[in-house]
Amino acid sequence: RSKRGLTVFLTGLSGSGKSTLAGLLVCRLLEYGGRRLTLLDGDVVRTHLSQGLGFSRADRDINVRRIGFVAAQVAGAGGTAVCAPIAPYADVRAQVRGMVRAAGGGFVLVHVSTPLEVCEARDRKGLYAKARAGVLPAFTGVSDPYETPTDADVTVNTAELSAEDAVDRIIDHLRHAGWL
Ligand code: GGZ
Repeated sequence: RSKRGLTVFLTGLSGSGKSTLAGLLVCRLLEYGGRRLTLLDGDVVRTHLSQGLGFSRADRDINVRRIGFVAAQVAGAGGTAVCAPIAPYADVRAQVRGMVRAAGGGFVLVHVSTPLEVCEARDRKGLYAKARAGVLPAFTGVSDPYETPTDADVTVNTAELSAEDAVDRIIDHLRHAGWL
């Protein structure tokens, strides 16, 4: 079982901590050895795999399905893919779970549940201010939906947990579920 490939898919609002947790998770998984690792971060994917796509529902769906396709390839080949897009729509997240499983991989959905108020108060990139000012349209959580997962395997809130503790929770889940 532990030889099967794996996708760890982090979903959450902008500024929720997905990229930080994904990066730390990859470092921790490297310490375990085992499967080869690929990090598919939202930002990097959008500058390469999904260059030119915007933030309409259709474009977000294409973006998240592309991430799912690559993750399924990686997991199907026995590797681990760690993905960290917002992925605001439940049905596309479910499609990705199906794609990865169909390729023979395991799928673990991590909801980075940091509340909107906290993400907005951090506003590391000033995007929430722009969204509130109407300069950035269709901004997730402000003027565009985020469908809270009801099927998360792990939920971590970085308003209550340090990044290290949040990654510990994810690692604990992976260990207990037999992936490590
Ligand atoms: C949400 C947006 C938007 C809009 C630009 N809505 O915090 P960031 O800046 O660095 O990460 C966000 C990123 C979201 O891209 P994803 O590929 O993860 O989204 S999705 O899964 O929905 O396809 C944010 C920035 O892009 N950004 N405009 N309108 N986030």
